[in-house]
Amino acid sequence: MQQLNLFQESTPVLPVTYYPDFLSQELANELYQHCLKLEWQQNQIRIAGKTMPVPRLECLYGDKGCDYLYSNSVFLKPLTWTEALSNLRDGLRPAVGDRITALTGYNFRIVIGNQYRSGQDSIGWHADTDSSMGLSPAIASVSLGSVRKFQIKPRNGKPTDFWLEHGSLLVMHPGCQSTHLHQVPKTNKVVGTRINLTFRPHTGGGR
Ligand SMILES: O=C(O)CCC(=O)C(=O)O
Repeated sequence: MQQLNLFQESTPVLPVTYYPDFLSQELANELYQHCLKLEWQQNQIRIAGKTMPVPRLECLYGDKGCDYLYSNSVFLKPLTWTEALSNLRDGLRPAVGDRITALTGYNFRIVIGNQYRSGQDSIGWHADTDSSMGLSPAIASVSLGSVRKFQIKPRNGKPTDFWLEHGSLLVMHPGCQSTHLHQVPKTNKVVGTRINLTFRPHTGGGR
């Protein structure tokens, strides 16, 4: 499998690994159709005393009790794993290729879905530092549908752009959330729907 590894223990260029062809096109298409039917919500976020709609749709699937709070205002309760999402995580169908746990060696207990309906949907510069994921989380991010620009930069540094392709996997390694910020900016170009699935650890809930 093609792999762009910018993560070196001694001198990390960027603490990420990108697999452009993680899923075959057939599997990626199948998974995209499945994900369109997930239970998407339009949540509200509170920023600087103002409540506004999150500029994308969201959903959370995961282990029982793994509630997720981000930006101190958006609270998500996990729905039960669908078979397709747990297969993607666990490698229950090894005949169709690598799966996230086997490939990365990291364990994940929740998956947050983001649906970008158009170029006006986005996620601004941030790091995923929510305490429920533990101190130094690895995050594995699968992209489906339209290609969007993903940017990552050292805090106070210059961004690097990735064009996250249909069926690709981007792994942000432990430490990345402490040293780097990332975003998917808005675009005025006409783009179709994009779905992103971020697999994350979680310190709470039952097993
Ligand atoms: O959509 C993406 O590729 C990134 C999503 C993201 O940054 C997040 O869920 O924290």
